[in-house]
Amino acid sequence: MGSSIGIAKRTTFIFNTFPLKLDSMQQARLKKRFNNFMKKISAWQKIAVVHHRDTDGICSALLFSKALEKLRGKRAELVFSADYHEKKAIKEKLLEFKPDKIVFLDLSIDQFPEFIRELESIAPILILDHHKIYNDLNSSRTVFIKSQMLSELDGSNYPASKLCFDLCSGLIDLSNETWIACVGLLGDMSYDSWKDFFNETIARLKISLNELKQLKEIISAVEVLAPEKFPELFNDFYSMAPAKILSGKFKEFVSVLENEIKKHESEFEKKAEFFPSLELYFFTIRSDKEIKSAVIDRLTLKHPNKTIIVFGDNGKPLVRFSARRQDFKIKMNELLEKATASIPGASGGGHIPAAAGSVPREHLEEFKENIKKILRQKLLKRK
Ligand SMILES: [Mn+2]
Repeated sequence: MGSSIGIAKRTTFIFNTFPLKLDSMQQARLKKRFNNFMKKISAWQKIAVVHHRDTDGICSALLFSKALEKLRGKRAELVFSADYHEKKAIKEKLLEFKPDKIVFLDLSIDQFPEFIRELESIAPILILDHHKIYNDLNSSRTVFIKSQMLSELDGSNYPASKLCFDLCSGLIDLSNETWIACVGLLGDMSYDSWKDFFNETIARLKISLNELKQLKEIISAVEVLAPEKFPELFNDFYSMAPAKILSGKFKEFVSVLENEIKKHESEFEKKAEFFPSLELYFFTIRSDKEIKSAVIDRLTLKHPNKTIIVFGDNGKPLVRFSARRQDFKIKMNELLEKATASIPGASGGGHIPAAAGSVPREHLEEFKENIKKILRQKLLKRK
């Protein structure tokens, strides 16, 4: 059912204005498309959920699966984590599994419209995300929703887990699962925009903000130290009460990660390159662990009004980097897009306060020079 048509019609639902600002009627239409997608999922269909390999991503998948179970008596058959650029691995898994529906959560997959067009021949697709909008992927086969299409908030303040929660709550009751949405919000540093939602959850579910933060820490720690354990982690969060998870087998990862982060934080104070007039820090972490995001999230709390770029050097030809700045004075996504545009094999993008990308090692210095040049123009020439 539903997967008999191989070619998607492109004319059914195109907003064609960028940035995608929708009026209330278009928003209602989009929500209706989501509701129809969900209602058409039957108990015998096979559902594949692909989520971003981070806290917001896994919380999105947890909420989506909870909603599915309430709607049709069964959770998603296949749930796996990925990064948006892992197209080959994603496609192979989907082709092998042969899903009746494909769901992408918290993945900036609209950077590859032709990839989604390919996957549409496998099954109808739902995409829920909040990263910058690159393309409108809505078609007769694909329902594509970004938080910023339904809200005045910047996408970075309306994480995918909360979007997932809000949309699914229009169909079923997820009031016992608000804590999962809170953990997802903490994962993407969006507490400030959703304080009322937190307070309501804390009072009603008798859980403290500190416990919610600890749950977030557990996911972050597993993400860095043992990402291959995400399926196990997913099962624990799906079936256990928060208190049980907090005293469970993943607890010890948190202190291990904390020690690692502290080590890199003190190294930052000693070794980071600092350019005061450009309000810029460069810092390189040499590690085989994916720890740079965890470290930079800590650094940016201490230096919210500086541009911080952290390179994660694991010896491979491609050097990956993260960028942070909390005051919106410089847009990190645009900064990285511009600085990588002229470099072959380099890419970058994401949110205004938080973005990431990669650059071939032989172009690393060129990339750094580009960053400095752009910041010089923005910060020095203006006055
Ligand atoms: Mn996210």
